[in-house]
Amino acid sequence: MISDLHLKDFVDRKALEALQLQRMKETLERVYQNVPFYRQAFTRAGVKPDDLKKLSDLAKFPFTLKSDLRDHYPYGLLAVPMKDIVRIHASSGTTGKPTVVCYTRSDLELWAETVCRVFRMGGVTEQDIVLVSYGYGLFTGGLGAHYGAEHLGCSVIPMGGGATEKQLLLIKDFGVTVICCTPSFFIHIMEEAEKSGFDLKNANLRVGFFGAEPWTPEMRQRIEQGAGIAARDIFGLSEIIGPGVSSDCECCAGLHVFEDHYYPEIIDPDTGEVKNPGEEGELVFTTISKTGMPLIRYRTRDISRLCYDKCDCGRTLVRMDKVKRRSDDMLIIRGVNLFPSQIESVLLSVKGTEPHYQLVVTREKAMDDLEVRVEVTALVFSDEVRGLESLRSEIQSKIKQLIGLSAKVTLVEPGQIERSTGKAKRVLDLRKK
Ligand code: DLL
Repeated sequence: MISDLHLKDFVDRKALEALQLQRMKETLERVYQNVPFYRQAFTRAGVKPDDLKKLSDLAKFPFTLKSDLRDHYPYGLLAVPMKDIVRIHASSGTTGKPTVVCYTRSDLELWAETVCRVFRMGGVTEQDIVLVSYGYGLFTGGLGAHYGAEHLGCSVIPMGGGATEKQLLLIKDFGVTVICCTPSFFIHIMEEAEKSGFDLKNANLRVGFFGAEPWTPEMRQRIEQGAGIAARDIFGLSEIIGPGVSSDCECCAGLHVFEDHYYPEIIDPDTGEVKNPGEEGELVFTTISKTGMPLIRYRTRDISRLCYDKCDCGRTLVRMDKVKRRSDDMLIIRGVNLFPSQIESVLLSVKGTEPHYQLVVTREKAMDDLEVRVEVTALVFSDEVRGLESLRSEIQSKIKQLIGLSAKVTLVEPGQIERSTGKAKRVLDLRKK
């Protein structure tokens, strides 16, 4: 029953842990019996499914890496015969072949259930009109949000990404109350709305579920103030299921993980050791209910923390920190470690900037250079040169002060930085590898 679904978010932790243990045992057994890759990996690590007596015993089991999915491309990690697979998605990597993920009918049901819980957490009901502006297709965003909203009984508009004018028309004419898209695309929608003289604050839009890419608290503030809506974070990855592994509740104090299906751990990315609650490290997930392609201890590369304290909303589900960075999106520039989200925080903390920026990294004679290109508001841009110059040096000195890096800052006119309709590309690394 949909009306009871959200009760799962408030379940007593003892009961939850008992359920997790039972599901984890079943999953380990299933992959050991049915997936040669796991049987071999467990044997190499000297473990058998029976060695799991308590949840923390999971640490004895080996990790699964993205490269393992690539090495067993496309169907090598299936735990069921192909006839039981009813859906295939894939995420495109930066290089080479896509990462393939396969779902049984029951996997699709549990996916719809968890995304439905995301919407419930965000106060969405069957009265809502939901615009799905994540891409449909191999990417999991569109169909993931779609089935979750449909499961809840909302009126779902399967728009997909792009065609910003059409998005605005739908928001206006169809009385859209909920939108789902990447935060960078929503910023673009906001901008186009403004250009066309349409004040989103006058629309029925109430809440947005933004994810698929990192976005900072400063970005949340810009969205909430600019569009007059609540901006909720939705996290997920295709290997685990797609969107809906975790999401914000009304407190926006960390994302509740649907840990009755996706069991999280935080590890030290260098040693693989499990870290204590509250410590930062790499997120690792084990799917404990999936049947098609269950993954054991999948290393996400996303950096976060887990907090088991009870949330003010009353939900008992563990919370993970908003993912601001991945261990593999770190840039090293003249020996300084830098994550794009750090630059985003600086840029958006300064008045007069727009949330459109790009980092361009070049190398000349073994010297790395970072150029931060950021758009400024039309008003600032039309200002006399002195205003622009002081904004430029303010940004430059904040970057130097907070990150310790001298960067060249270029202020550009509104509309100069390429807009994304899906995941934004923030970094242009032109250094020869
Ligand atoms: O991006 C699934 C998704 C779709 C999530 C729509 C949320 C909304 P992938 O294409 O496999 O799947 O990319 C997964 O994107 O490991 C993170 O690095 C990043 N990511 C996803 N959601 C968030 C978020 C989808 N809310 C990868 N905040 C993940 C920060 C996110 N990063």
